[in-house]
Parts: sequence; C-alpha cells; structure tokens
Amino acid sequence: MTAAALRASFRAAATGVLAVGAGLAAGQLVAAVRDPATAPILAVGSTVIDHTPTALKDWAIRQFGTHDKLVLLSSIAVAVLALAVTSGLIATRSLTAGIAAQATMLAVAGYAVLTRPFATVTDLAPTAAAGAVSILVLLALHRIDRPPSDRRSPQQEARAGVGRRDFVLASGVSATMTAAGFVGADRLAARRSAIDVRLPEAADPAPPLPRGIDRLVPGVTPLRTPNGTFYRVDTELTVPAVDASDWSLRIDGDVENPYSLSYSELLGRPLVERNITITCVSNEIGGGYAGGATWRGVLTRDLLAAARVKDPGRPDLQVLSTSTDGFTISTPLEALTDDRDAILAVGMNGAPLPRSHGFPARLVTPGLYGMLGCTKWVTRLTVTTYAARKAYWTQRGWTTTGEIKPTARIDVPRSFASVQRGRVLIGGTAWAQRRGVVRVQVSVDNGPWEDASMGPDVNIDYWRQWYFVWADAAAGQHSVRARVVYGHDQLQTSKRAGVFPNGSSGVEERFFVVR
Ligand SMILES: Nc1nc2c(c(=O)[nH]1)N[C@H]1C(S)=C(S)[C@@H](COP(=O)(O)O)O[C@H]1N2
Ligand SMILES: [Mo]
Repeated sequence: MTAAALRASFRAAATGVLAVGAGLAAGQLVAAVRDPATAPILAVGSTVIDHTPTALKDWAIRQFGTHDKLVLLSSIAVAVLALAVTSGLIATRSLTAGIAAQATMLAVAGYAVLTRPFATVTDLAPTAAAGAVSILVLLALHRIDRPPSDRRSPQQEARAGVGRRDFVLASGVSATMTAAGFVGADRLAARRSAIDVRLPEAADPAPPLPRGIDRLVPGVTPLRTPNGTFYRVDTELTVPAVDASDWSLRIDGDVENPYSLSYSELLGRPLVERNITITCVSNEIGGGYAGGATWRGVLTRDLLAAARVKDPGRPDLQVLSTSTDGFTISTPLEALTDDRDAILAVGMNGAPLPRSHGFPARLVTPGLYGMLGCTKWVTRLTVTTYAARKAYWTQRGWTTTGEIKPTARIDVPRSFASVQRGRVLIGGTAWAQRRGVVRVQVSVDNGPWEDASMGPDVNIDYWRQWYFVWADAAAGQHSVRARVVYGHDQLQTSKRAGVFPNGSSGVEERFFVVR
C-alpha cells in the first residue's frame, strides 16, 4: 500500500469512528433527558447480560468482581469501534454500503432497546437520534474527504492539501462536539438523579448501633456499612433513575384485595427501623458482598395482610417481586409474613435509599440471600406459587430456598500482609442471620481452635465483629483460620462449596508474614 493510500484508509477509518462516536453521544444525550437506560449502548449491554449463560456470568463475576460491567461495556465498546472502522472503510468503496453498515448496527441496537422489559416505542428516540447523527456525520466527512468527482476540477485536485485541512478541521469539530455531548449527557443524568425527599422518622426505631471494635482493631469492618461503600450487586448496567412521584407499588396475585400504593402513601404508613446484615449468594468465602445497615420502611407483613392472601396455608406460596426493569425475585411468602420483620425499605442508615440501593423502595428480608429477598426498585409484589412463576435467577438454576450460610470472615491481617513480630491483631466479622453469632474461633498455623473476643451483639440478623490477639508471633510465614459458632453451639461447616447454586461454604484461611 502506498503512503497516500494508507492515509486515505486512515481518514476513512477515522470517518467511521467519528460518525459512530457522534451518534453515540447524541444517543446518550437524548437518553439522559428521559431515561439513561434507553441509550443504545446500554440497551445492547443489558441484552447481552440477559443472554449470557450463567456459567459465563459466574466466571466473569469471579474474574472481574464488581468490575464485570465495566469489562462488558469495554468489550462492547471495542466491538463497536471495530464496526465503526469497518463502516468507514466500506464507505470509501460505496457510500451506500457504508450507510447500510451503520444502519445495520442501528437496527441491532433498536432491537435491543425494544426487547427490554417494559420498553415502549418512544424508547427508540435515543437510538434514532444516534442513527441520524452518525449517518449525517458520515456523509459530511465523506464529502469533505472526497468531493464528488464531478466537482473535482483540476484546481480542486490541486487544492487537495486544503481539502485535507478541511477534513482535519471537520474531524476536530466533530470530536469536540462528541466529547461535549458525552459530558453534557453525564451532567444531565446526574442532575436528574439527585434525590430530594425527606423521610418521616420511624414510629418504631431500631436501637442505636453500639460502638464497634473497629476503633480498637484497625482494619476490622465497621459495624455500620456507610451507604457510599455498601456493596452493590444487580443486573443493571446503569442505576435506574426512578422518579418517586411516578413510582407506585402494586400488590396483587392470589389476594382478596389487590391494591396500589404511591410513594407518599407509603411514607404515610407507620415506619419501622431494623438493623439487618444482607449478603449476596455470590459472595466467596472471605468476600466483601455483605453489609450491615439500619433499614427504615414498612413491614411487608402489614402490606400483605392488607391485601389478604387467599388460602395462605397452601404450600408452595411465594411472593414474586418485580423491579422497574422487569427483574424478578421469588421470596417464600412465609419469610415476608413471619416475625423476622422483612421490610419494604425506603431508608438506609438514616437517609433515603441511594439510587444504587433501590430508590424509591426495595425489599430487605433477614436471613435470605439478596437474590431471594432484597428486590431493589421494586414496583410489584405478586402472591403466587413457585409452580406458576419463575424468577430471574430461578430460570438460571439458582436456589429458591437458600438461607444465608453462617460464616466468619477475616479482615486483618490482609492476605500476604507483612506484620511486626510480637503481638499480632487478627480480626474480622461473622454472620449467621436468623441464628445469631455465638462466638468466633481462631486457629493459628493449624493449631488448636481458640475463642476470639467478640464485639457487641446487635441482634441475630446482624453481623458481629471479633478479634484475637496472637501474643507471641515469631518471624516467618503463618496462616490463620476463623470459624463461627452460631445458634445453639452449631459449628460453621468446613465443607467447601462454590457460590452456585446456593452460596459458598468452607472455612477461610489466610496467610501472612511476620517480620
Ligand atoms: N432490581 C434488582 N434488585 C436486586 C438485584 C438485581 O439484580 N436487580 N440483585 C439482588 C442481589 S443478587 C443482591 S445480593 C442485593 C444487593 O443489594 P445491594 O446492591 O443494595 O447491596 O440486591 C438484590 N436485588
Ligand atoms: Mo446477590
């Protein structure tokens, strides 16, 4: 390839990328006005997530943890980039074919948008804007790059250098507007998502959390997880921006009295507060997918009592909860009506729920993994049977009954940390929801199990901090294991299990070095 041909290909590729980039920025901007989740890239990403086999999803979560979505979006971005380059190169051969290539990408995005749960035709607006802008930019840059041959007079050929400058200028303008579009869309979405509500105080408040031992033992997880650092697990690519004034909760299914509740009606009900530690079924032994908070809301027991469940003694009854995006969770009816005080929460640690944790309302069910009782952005509670309806993760083979497995977690020393010889502080948290943590036992270098010192006992559904002083640590590599004793002197199982299908088990072992 000659240098000139190479430069021409480069300009063609750049044309494709600039056009698609400008289109995506336009899509982002239009989506930000209505609903950020309808942006074409996000719709495609969400569709890919929903069609990913469980095994692959599992692998991705294991490999990338909470970065799994970033990895997914980056992969899609790389694919789009490749397609954009291709469309630019095709356009130099045949402009019509180049436009057709972009239109095909558009059609795929449009299909993804329309097949999202609850999608409406107006959700196509961002994709349509993206398509219009990308094709217009493609046409404009293509024209500047290679003026139509009938206009290519000898003088114009001579002024090819000027044409090249025009192309660079036009590219710069396009790239700048694209960047401005992305930034603007981001600002717009952020402004839209500020939460401006004041929650009424709870008529039945939770006891204030005692002081934890995390001041005493640096590195131990605080007793209360701040909202900003609380783990987040969901299938969403962008946090749903639900408007409290548009939101309502529908309670229906096998009930005598189906009804709906607006946000202000919900806040008008007597609110309770409970301290509850929730945990994700995808938490590996020693993992961070657990958090403790004070949840404020309405008891689901009361909400369901007002709906009057038909024949509530029947076996197999579940409540299928649905969130704004169509995601569903199955919770045994019993867990939402017994005295464990499951909550339809509106508040978290004294503040309205953050959007990432389910604003305006979510379920919090003590004792069950998040995917069984913690539906965020919940809009519907349908009383039905497990035979009749299957929830999102049920369809993918996960448990419908799994209770949270009791476990002790080591927070310090960190894995492969190097610590001073002498007195080594070992510490962590332990949870055994519905049973209660009795104590934690520690074994150093596979020695005998010894009781750790325990932090305050908040309640059976809350985690408990612990620490152990290893008084005479000698230089070298060491290991520590920790296990929880819960309920009535039951011992945490040492049997190893992966997270699928009903949560990990096994005793954590950690290695560290004493200097
Ligand atoms: N709408 C919706 N709710 C959801 C999920 C989800 O994917 N979508 N994930 C569940 C899972 S798997 C867990 S562990 C908890 C996590 O709640 P958090 O993100 O507030 O910590 O939310 C649950 N609620
Ligand atoms: Mo989860």
